Amino acid sequence: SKRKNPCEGKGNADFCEFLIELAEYERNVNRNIHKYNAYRKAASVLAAHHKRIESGDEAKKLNGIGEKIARKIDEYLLTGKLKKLENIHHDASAQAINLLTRVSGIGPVKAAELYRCGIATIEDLNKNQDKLNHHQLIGLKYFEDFEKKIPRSEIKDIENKIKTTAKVLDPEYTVTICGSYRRGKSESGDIDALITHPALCGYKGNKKNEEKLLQNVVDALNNGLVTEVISVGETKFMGVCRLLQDLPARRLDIRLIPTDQYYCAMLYFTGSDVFNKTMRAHALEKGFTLNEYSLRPVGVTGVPGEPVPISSEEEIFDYMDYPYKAPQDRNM
Ligand code: DCP
Ligand code: MN
Ligand code: MG
Repeated sequence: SKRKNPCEGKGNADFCEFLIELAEYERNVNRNIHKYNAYRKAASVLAAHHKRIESGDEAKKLNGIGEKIARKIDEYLLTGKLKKLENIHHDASAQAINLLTRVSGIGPVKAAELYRCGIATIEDLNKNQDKLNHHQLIGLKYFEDFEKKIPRSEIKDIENKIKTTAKVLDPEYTVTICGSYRRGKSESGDIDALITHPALCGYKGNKKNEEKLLQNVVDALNNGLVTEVISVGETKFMGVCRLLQDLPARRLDIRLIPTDQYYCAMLYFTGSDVFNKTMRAHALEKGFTLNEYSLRPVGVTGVPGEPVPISSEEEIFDYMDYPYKAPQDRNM
């Protein structure tokens, strides 16, 4: 989901906050995903560091913090602010584009396009709904609800509801809620559900049954939990759910995963995104290529081989010679 802050009041929270703000500016306004990743990585390294950083040079010793970020830490320690952020705060176009990207379905490119049409506020969006697609219209309709974090207890209830609904249809369904919830966070931005069924295997799947394995669950959830469909295909549902009348509407994604890809998908969708990058880099060092579908050995020619059979998340770590990390230890 869109709003992210790994800082949560730890010793270096103020550094994290400005790094996250710089990251979002680079992604949303400059469309520079490399700088976005660099700032996010630095923020998560500082969030996990259990000692207050007292200088840029001290920060630079940490993996993921280079010269430029070190100097920003010095500037912040010396003046209590950052010139670069002050400038961004006074830049009307940057502020507008940042705001527009907070609407679910509006990315940096669409936000810039809307801004060029003179659209800068939520009110402007409401007056220009003809410029928005179905997803963006739902994002606009629930703008305030989707900005609200989802308490863990509410996701627990939603998890139970999805599991019960799936099991009634067919006891062979397996449901796992991944994302920040699985990492043990006390609140989440959205709900990332994975489901699988033994009838669906990447290699020997029965095409006839596959087609309805996701649709049947979504249809059953339409009776009470799911309130809007953003999009639904054979393997991916994106939509909106509401547990109880007086609770906010929540973003819910459900992905149908073939059984032989389930643990790679579970690892990927549990995240965090920064952790996934670290894990993929480590896989490459060990001669593997890892993604949301599979773990494959990379031969000397650089061509990935057949996927390694995987029957647990632990096995993925084992293959890569990487000490197992429980989901709650994957927040960086
Ligand atoms: N993911 C990733 N890279 C991306 C997007 C997502 O690796 N660019 C993976 C890791 C995320 C997971 O998918 O943890 C779910 O994506 P979310 O955006 O829902 O992120 P979280 O669930 O971690 O956080 P939030 O509480 O904001 O939803
Ligand atoms: Mn998500
Ligand atoms: Mg999520």
